[in-house]
Amino acid sequence: MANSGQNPETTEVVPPVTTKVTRGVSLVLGAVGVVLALIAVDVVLINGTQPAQARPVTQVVKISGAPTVQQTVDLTVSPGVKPGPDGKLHDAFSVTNFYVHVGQPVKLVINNTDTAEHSIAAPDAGVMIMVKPGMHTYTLLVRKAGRFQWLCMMPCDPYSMAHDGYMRGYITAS
Ligand SMILES: [Cu+2]
Repeated sequence: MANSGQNPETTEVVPPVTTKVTRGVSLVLGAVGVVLALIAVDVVLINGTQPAQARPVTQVVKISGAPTVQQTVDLTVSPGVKPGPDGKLHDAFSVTNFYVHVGQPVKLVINNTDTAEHSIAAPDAGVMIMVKPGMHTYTLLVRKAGRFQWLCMMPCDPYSMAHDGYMRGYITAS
């Protein structure tokens, strides 16, 4: 009776154990499922954060795409060097657009191959640089933000003095 009594108990116990094991397996599988789901969520989050991560890259591209501020600018000033629409060669600066930070000096290393003086004059920006013949270093310093037109105020090539890219251009201070 005791055996028969135990047997039913054993018999009764076994199915629940099997069930428990099955439940345990299903719990493990469930946990794996949750982990996989979490990984999937992570992947989704990673995918979701990629556009956010791309934003700074876009900003960097924007910054590098925008005119960079120059620390030192090497340029030449030459008489009768740049063709104009009239088919003639005109006086010109090799660089006519300058980019600076407000209050931060930019070094201009200018080789004026002409025998005459030229200038970079932008009264609105407080800039007045006399460019002597020969190789000289000047400091371009702008104390307020803006886009200022400059021109050579020394009487030289009339066409050049009146046209951007010759004896005229812009100083952009940011
Ligand atoms: Cu000039």
